[in-house]
Amino acid sequence: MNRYLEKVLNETKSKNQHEPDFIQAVDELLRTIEPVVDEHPEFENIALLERMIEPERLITFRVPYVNDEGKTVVHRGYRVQYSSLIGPYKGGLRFHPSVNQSIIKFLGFEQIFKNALTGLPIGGGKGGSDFDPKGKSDNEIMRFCQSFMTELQRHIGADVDVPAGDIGVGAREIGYLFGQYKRIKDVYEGGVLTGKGLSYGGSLVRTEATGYGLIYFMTEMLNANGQCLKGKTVTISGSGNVAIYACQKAQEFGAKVVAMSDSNGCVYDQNGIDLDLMKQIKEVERARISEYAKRKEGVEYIPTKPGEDSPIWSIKTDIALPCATQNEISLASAKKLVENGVIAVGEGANMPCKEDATVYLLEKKVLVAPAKAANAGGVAISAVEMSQNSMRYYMTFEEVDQKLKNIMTNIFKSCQNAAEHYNLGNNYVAGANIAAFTKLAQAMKCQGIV
Ligand code: NDP
Ligand code: 2IT
Repeated sequence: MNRYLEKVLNETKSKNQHEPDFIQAVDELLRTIEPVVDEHPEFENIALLERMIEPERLITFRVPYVNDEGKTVVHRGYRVQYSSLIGPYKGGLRFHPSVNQSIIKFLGFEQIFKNALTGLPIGGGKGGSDFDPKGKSDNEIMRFCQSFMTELQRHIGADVDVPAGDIGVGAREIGYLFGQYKRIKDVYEGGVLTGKGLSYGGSLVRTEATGYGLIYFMTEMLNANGQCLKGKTVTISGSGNVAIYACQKAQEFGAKVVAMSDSNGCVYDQNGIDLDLMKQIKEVERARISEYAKRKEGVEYIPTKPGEDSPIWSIKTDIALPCATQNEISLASAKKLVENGVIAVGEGANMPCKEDATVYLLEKKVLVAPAKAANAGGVAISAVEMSQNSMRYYMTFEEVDQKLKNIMTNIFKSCQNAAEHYNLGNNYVAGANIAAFTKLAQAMKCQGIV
């Protein structure tokens, strides 16, 4: 590794020893941008990498709320305002018991590069809380969101920082957050949050955008390598927002989705997932995926063993789409996928493959669609929602969907061109990092030492 890169990586490790996910995200990026850094010895003198890695600001705050039993519960809230280099801080909020500073920082760091790839004027940020929405009543969710926003409101704004959803934060939560923001600020600032409901400023296609975008990117990648999606078998981990709409578009494009999962287990449906039933169980009833196997004949339910990867990666498939969470594919799971003949992996989740799993998949000539590029459709349509709010205007479903297709095609081309330029073949993981980094480095050089 180039000496400057090695120095920065070592410093990052020693300064952030208790943040393994964050170190992993930085390590992955630094390892792939070496050819660009080699060409620019001037980066070291202006501490370009150090400034990209250190967040502009990290906020943590107390979030107390009263649960239905009348007990007061205290959670920790976070917002990392990572980079405002090319636009207002932009990125989702995650409510999940595993949320900590390491996870928020890894997500915020990745978001800077993802947002740069969209070609739209958005910086990078991320936030959330260790609150677990599972099993909570609507009223508890509302009180928690109101308490969270009571603090967050002083840090955000349509031209400052624009949060959206992520794990555990969907349309219901964004509605409660927006209501509380408006009440405190006494202003109708539509563009302060994205992923809003369609009745009060949301954009058509935002709900579907991440999943659809993943399939648009996958289609481009397969076509560029003499393959297509039609007739392929697909497995999709997760059964939340990203997974459901990836399934919908994959089915529309003629693929057969045979398995989906949640954190407790997976369902294997060799006749193809019945998406209406899945949506009923997951979006309407907010129930466990095991219900799917109870309600449909011939479906196998395989529980996840504690401490192990989901059993979904042992199912034979042509294409695997991890759409649940970080590090869900270990080296062992990557080996099982390869043994079973996988040709492509598309990352709907953020950092779903462990580093050694990605290296192994690439070595075995599996096509990997990296998260920063492949799941950028969500935040891209968030940016399109922001522009509609600024214009006080709504675009049609077809207009937004066409924009999403164009954006995903352009992102794929950027990854492909960067990989080709540095003789990296079809290593789109490196291509995505290089394309995003090159753009950000140029902007950073122009703006002086800030
Ligand atoms: P949802 O909350 O809608 O769904 C999350 C799904 O992943 C659920 O099925 C959940 O299962 C599963 N899951 C979550 N955490 C874990 C875990 N620790 N172990 C196993 N399974 C888990 O979230 P999204 O669909 O919005 O997000 C999924 C992924 O996509 C995340 O990595 C997110 O960062 C990423 N992403 C999301 C975007 C968006 O627009 N929403 C945009 C780009 C990326 P269970 O119900 O059992 O917890
Ligand atoms: O990881 C992501 O890109 C998101 N959760 C979406 C962020 C956004 O601002 O729409």
